[in-house]
Amino acid sequence: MEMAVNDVERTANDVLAVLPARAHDMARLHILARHEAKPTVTVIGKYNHGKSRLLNELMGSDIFAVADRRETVALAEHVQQEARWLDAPGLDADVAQADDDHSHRATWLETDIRLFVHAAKEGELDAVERDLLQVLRADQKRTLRQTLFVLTQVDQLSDDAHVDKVVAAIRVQSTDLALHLVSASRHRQGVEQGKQLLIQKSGIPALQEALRKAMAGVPWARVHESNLLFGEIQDELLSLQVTEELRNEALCALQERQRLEFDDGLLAVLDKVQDDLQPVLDVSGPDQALVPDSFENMFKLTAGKRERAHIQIAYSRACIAINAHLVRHGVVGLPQAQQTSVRSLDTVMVAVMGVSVKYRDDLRRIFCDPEGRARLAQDFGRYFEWSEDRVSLARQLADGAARLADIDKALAALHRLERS
Ligand SMILES: Nc1nc2c(ncn2[C@@H]2O[C@H](COP(=O)(O)OP(=O)(O)OP(=O)(O)O)[C@@H](O)[C@H]2O)c(=O)[nH]1
Ligand SMILES: [Mg+2]
Repeated sequence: MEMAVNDVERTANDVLAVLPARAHDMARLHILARHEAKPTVTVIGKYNHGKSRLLNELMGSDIFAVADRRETVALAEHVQQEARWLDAPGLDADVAQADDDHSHRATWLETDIRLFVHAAKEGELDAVERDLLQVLRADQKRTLRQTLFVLTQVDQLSDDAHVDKVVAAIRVQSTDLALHLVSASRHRQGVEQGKQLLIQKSGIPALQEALRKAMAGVPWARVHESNLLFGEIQDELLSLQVTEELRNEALCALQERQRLEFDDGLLAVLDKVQDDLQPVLDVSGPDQALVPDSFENMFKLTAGKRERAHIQIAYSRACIAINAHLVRHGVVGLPQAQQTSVRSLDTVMVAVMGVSVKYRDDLRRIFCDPEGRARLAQDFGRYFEWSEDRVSLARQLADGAARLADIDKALAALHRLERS
């Protein structure tokens, strides 16, 4: 089942959102998922080494442009006989980036079989060629995509001894390569003049035979490569998933433990506050604090004033004890949205408690009645969740959950592509 272009893009995006480094592998998987029937054969090599002409001889027709200068600058494709032939620009560091992108595409994305072309007259391989061959060999081990080494333009060398010398030098540089010696011009001459011996001597028929063998292995190689890439990407996603899940579980546990510690600690502080208030609350006889000052004794120290001062001090103590608990747990200020222009009022204590109390009943109502205590626990708990650390912890958890959702999406996308 073929996937629509949009589906293909979405699949890639879902996976790449999590594994950006897999861009190349995803592109390759999409090409494999196209189920191209014929093997794709591409040429690789430096410019002017005879790549285009080699393909023409192998195909038996002059499809690709040949010239004695840098000629091929874009990918050209031709389907003929049992293959899809791709002609690519030569690789050279000093040329336009676009040309190299084309050769890269041919060498890495589109190809099933690579013909590595090197002109005999150039002698040894240069550093660029050697490095590339090494990478290609490693890729062959991994993906089973084959590279055939073609030493071309052998007719340009003076004699067989010279050819042997070049071959020996290259073997030293690249020992385990199957070397194919060819001459495109001898082949052309042989074909045009009907000279079988010349055709045989050109090395083209032998290379065609090697290519046929390589092509026979392509269906299997493609299955292998698909499985390999799917497997690797899936493993990477699953391992990320496990890591992320563990991280989130740990954060969740931390979140819960912190909350428990805050709540338990607050209850203990409130118990202590209640105990400490008892001597102030337990009065025998009439509560002097309730006796209002008259106009005459407004500026005198009355029993009522003294009692109310006691109550305020007890209240302050209670507030200080609670505030210490808040500070210990990182509740040090109001959330931004609740801040006012009056700094001294911008505290959680003021927000929850109000400013002051005067009477014993206020103390009882706030600190001793079950509803009062429950309200304190609830209000302070809310401010606890609004504190910087808690907000950041909650954000980390939300980020983790979003990442896990992304990983799920990536896995689903990958399986969609695998089934297509
Ligand atoms: N004598 C001889 N000349 C060859 C042979 N193969 C290619 N040439 C010549 O080498 C030159 C370059 O050949 P191309 O096939 O255009 O080389 P290319 O590698 O495709 O070059 P770019 O497209 O520029 O990367 C041309 O003049 C070809 O005629 C060969 O086997 N023998
Ligand atoms: Mg060319």
